[in-house]
Amino acid sequence: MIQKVSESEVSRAIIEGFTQDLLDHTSTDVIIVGSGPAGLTAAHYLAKQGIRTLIIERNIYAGGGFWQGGFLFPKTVVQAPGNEIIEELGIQMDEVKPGLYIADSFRVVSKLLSETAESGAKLLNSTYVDDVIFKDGRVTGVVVNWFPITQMPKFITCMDPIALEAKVVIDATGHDAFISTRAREILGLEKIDPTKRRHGGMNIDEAEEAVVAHTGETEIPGLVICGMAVATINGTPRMGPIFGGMLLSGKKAAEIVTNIIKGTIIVEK
Ligand code: 48H
Repeated sequence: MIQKVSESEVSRAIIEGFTQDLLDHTSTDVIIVGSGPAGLTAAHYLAKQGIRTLIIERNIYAGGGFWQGGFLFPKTVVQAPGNEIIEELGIQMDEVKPGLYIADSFRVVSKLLSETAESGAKLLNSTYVDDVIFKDGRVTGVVVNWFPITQMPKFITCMDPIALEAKVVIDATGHDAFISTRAREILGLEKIDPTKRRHGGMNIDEAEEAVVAHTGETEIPGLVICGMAVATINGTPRMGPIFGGMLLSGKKAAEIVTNIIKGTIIVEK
């Protein structure tokens, strides 16, 4: 016999559950914009230490470009030592050749998502970051709105956003590098035409080293960058459908953010 419930009880459970999560994160430790491989890895390592972590994703689902390997084929390929991050999740990868590994993308992504959720990170999906909060020379949060409104006719989109504060914001927006681009624009560091600011051509080895090397705090205090956004901002090569650099970049971002948070005394709001 299936438990009987009323329609309004179901509605109430959803509304209360979601509202409580949102209230808990209006002022949080870390906001990660983008839930691709880099953002998710960062979220996983941060949340499992008890650091309050909110992931914001404009898509209805999390995972970004991690669901497909390349050419729409769902195979995840990583090179050492990126495989260690996946194997830490309990997934044994197949060895293609020494140091190069493969697994089904849906296995890898679903496990990373599940472990990240178990760590305590929260996901705000179908939500896009439209701007940053910029105060006293640092990024102190993000301005968000429902993503679906961007698809509506202009005359009904005059809906003001809301803002969420964080000690650190991570730009994990992939190729767009949206948060860093916007923050640099506010600072007047350069006039950016987003269509022109691109990564270089493909060179896997150079691209992967460069992404990890340049992952970290940006010139804008409070803003850390990881993943493909690093290549976009620095104009370094692209790596194509290999993900070791994305995972290692996300892990490095988490280590840097941990140091910032543990070394910073913030007055709780
Ligand atoms: C909310 C946003 C916003 C916004 C973007 O693209 P991703 O998978 O990013 P990474 O860096 O974790 O991984 C990059 C990888 O997937 C890739 O593209 C590679 C390796 N390319 C190599 C090559 O040569 O092309 O995920 C970014 C996520 C996406 O889910 C976006 O929807 C989301 O960020 N996002 N979410 N507000 N303003 N902008």
